[in-house]
Amino acid sequence: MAATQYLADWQAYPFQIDQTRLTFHLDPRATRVLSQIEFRRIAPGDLVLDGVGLTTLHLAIDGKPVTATPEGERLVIRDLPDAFTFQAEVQIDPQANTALEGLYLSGGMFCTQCEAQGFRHITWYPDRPDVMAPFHVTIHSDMPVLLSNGNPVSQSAGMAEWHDPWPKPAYLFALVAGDLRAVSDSFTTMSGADVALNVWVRPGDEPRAGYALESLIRSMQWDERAYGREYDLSVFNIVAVDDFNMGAMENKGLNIFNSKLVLATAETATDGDYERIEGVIGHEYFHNWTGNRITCRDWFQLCLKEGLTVFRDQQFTSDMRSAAVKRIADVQTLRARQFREDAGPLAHPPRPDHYQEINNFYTATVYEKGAEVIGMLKRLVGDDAYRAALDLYFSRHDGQACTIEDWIAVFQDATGRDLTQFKLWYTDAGTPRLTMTETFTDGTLVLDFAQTTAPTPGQPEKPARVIPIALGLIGPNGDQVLDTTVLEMTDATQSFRFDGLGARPVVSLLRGFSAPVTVTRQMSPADQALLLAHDTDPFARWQAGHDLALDGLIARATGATGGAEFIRALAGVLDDAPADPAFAALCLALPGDEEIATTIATRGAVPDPDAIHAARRAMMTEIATAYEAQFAGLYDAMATETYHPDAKGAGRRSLRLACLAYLSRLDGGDRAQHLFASADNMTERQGALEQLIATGRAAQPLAEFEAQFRDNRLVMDKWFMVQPLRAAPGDAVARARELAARPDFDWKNPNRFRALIAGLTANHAAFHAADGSGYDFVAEWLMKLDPVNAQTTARMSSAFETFARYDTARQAKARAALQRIADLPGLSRNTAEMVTRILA
Ligand code: 0A1
Ligand code: ZN
Repeated sequence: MAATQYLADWQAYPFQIDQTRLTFHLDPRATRVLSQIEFRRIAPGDLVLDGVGLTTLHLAIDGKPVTATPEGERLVIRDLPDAFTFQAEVQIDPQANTALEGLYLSGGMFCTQCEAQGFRHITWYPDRPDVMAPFHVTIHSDMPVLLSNGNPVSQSAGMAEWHDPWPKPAYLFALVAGDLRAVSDSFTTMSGADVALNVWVRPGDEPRAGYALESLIRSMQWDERAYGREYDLSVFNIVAVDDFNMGAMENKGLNIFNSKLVLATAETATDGDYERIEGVIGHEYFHNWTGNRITCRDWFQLCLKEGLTVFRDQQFTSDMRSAAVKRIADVQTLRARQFREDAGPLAHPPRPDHYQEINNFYTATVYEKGAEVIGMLKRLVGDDAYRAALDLYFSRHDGQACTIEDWIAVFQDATGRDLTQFKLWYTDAGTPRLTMTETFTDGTLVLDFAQTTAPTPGQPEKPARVIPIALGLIGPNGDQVLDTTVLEMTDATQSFRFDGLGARPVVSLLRGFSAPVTVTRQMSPADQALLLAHDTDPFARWQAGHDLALDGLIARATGATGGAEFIRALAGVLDDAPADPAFAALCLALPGDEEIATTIATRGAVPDPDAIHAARRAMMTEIATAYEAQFAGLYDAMATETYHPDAKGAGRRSLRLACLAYLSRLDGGDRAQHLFASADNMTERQGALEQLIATGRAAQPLAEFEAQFRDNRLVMDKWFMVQPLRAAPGDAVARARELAARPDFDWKNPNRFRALIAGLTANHAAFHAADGSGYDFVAEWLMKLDPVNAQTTARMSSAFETFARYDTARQAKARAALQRIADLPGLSRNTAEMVTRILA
C-alpha cells in the first residue's frame, strides 16, 4: 500500500526557480526532453526532483555532469551552491502512454496533461504547485502546428518557441503538436490589449468549433464585468483532443479540452452539451485568475481553485441563462454526487488533510461542495463585501501559491468577521442534517432548529457549524407575508421567533438552497402543494413539488400508497408551463431511482431497486393518464422552429421531452418514433431514441442512428450510453455485454469507456440487479482498464460507493466484486486506494 501524504507534513521548497527552459524533440516512441532550470536557494536543504518512467540520458549542474541515482521516483542532489543551473536530458515514449498523464498521443497528435502530477512523467522537476517559474519552451517537430504556454516567440518550419512570462507551477505546463486547424477571432481587453483567440481542431472539424469560440468571448467579457479580471497574454489557445481523462484543463494560455466539450452542431450535440461547453469553456478561462495567477500551495488546497472556479462558472451560466433553472440543476447534481459521497465510505472534507493518490480527490466534494461553501460565505457577508474580499484576494495574492487559510483571512480582513467556525465547512466532512419543528400560537411562529452531522471516516466528532438559513413565510392564501430573511444558525440547537402574524404561515425553508444540508421537517402534503403553487422563491417552489413527489414514490416503493397530492398539484404546474417551460420541465421530472434509493436509505430503511423502479414507472403511467390531453397539447406547442442552442429554445425542448416521456407510457412510442424520424436536432433525436429504447421499439432507430453517425465518435458515444441506460433493467447488462464485444467499443478511449460503463451504472435497477450481474460486469471492465488507465478506473470505481445500503445478498455480491478488484495483481495505487476505502 502506498504511503499516505499528510497536510501537516508540508514544508517549503528550499529553492526558487528563476527560469525553466525546455527543449522538446518530439517523436512518438522516443521524445527527447532537454531541461535547463535556474535554481536559487532560499532555505537550507537538498535539491529534490520528481520523475516517473524517464530514461535519463544526462544530468549536469552548471555544465558539469552529475551522477545522482534516482531513489524511486525522486532524484536527490546534495551539496549544491546557492545558485546553479540544473540540466537534464531524458527520453520518453508518448505512444506507450495510455494513462494519458504527461506527454501522450491522441489521434496522431502530441498533447499533455500535467495536473496533478503529470509533469514528472515528462522530465525531472520539483513537481509541486508551490514552485512557480517562467517557462521558455522550444519544440522541434515536423507537425504543422506547435503550441505551448504563453506568447509565441518564433515559428519556423519544424520548430517553434514559446515564452510564458507568468510564473507558474509545472501542472499548468502544456504542449501540443499536430495537424490542426484554428477557428479564430480576437478580443480587446478592458484596458485595450488585443488578444488572438484560437480554437484548434482536426481538419474538417472547423464548422463544429464556433460555439466554443463564442463561449470563450462571453467568458472573457463576463470576467471583466463581474470580477474586474482581465486576460494577460497576447494569445489564448484552446485545443480539442479525443483522448482525455477529464473534461478540460486550464493550462496557462493553452487550455486543452476533451473534444466533447468543444465540438457541437445542432445535428450532433444536445442542448445539455451546448450548456456544458459554455460552462466548461468559462470554467477553464476563469481559472486564469483563480488557479493560475493565484494557485494552490499544495494539493490539499485543491478546492481553493476548484471550489471558487466552479462557483464562478455557476454565476456565469446563471447570467447567460436562467438563474433559477441553473440553481435547481446545480442542487440536483450536488445531491446526486456530493451528498452521496458524503454519506458513504469515500466522505472527505472539501480540504482533505491526507491522501494516497491526489487524482482520487478531484471529487464532487472538492468541486461542487467547495462552490457551495463559497456561496454560503457570499450570503453571510453580502454581495458588496464578497466583491471587496475578492478584490483583496486578487491584489494580495497575485503570483502566489495559497491556502484556504489565506482565503479565509481575506474575508476576515475585508469584513471584520470572525470566520473560525465557518472554516469547519472546509475541514469537516459530512452533510449536516437540519431538523425544524414549528409552533404557532397567538400570531407568533417559533421555529426550533437542530443540526447534527453523522460521523465520517476518521472524523467521529462533528461540532456545530454556522448555517445560513434563508427563509420566507407564505400565508394560507398564498401571499408572501415575510420576504427572504437569512437566519444564522451557529449552535447545535437554536430557536427563532416571528411575531405579529395573522394566521399560521407555511415556512418556505432553505430558499435558494442557502446551505448544503438535508432538511427534516413535518409538512402536510397540503402545505407542500401550497408552496408549489405560490412560493416566490423558484428553488423552494420546485423543492416543494419535488418533496411531494419523492414522498409519494417512497410510499409506493415501500408497499404503501401515496403520490395522489403530487398528481393533483401537477395541474397547476401544467397550467403555468407555457410561461416558463424550463422550470415546468424540472417540476415534471420525477426524482430518479437513485435519489429515491438514497432518500429511503437516509430515512433508515433498505432500498429495493426493483420496487423503486416499478413504483416510478407506475406513477409515470398514472400521471400520463391523468393529464394526457395537457401533455399532448404542450408537446405540440413546444415544437421549436429553427434550432438555437440558447436557454429559451432549450427550455422549450426540455418541456417537450418531459411531456414525451409521459406520453410514451400511453402511445407505445408512436410520438417518439415520429420525432426521431423528423427532428432536425440531436436534443430531440436523442430524447426520442431514449423513449424508444424504454418502450422496446429501438432496434430500427438504433440501426439508423448508427448508420448515420458511424464516423462521428462523439455521437457514437451517445449511442453506446443510452442503450444500457434506458434498457429495461432485466435486459441492460446483457445489452451492455453485447456492446462491449463490438470492435468499435474502443475501451481505451475514456469517453467511450465511460459511455458504456457509466451508462449501465446510471441504470440503478440494472447495476444493482439482484443476481449481481451488474456488479460483475462493471468489476470485470474496471479490472481490464486499470493497467491501461488507472485514473479513469479509480474514478469509476465510485459506482460501488453506495453498496452497503442495499440488502445483505446484494452487499455480498458487491463486496465479492470489489474484492476481486482489490486482489488484482499489480493493481494501481489509484484504484487500490479507492477500493480499500470503499471496502473499509
Ligand atoms: N483542473 C481541471 C481538472 C483536471 C484535473 C485533472 C486532470 O487530469 C488528470 C485534468 C483536468 C479543471 O478543473 O477543469
Ligand atoms: Zn477547475
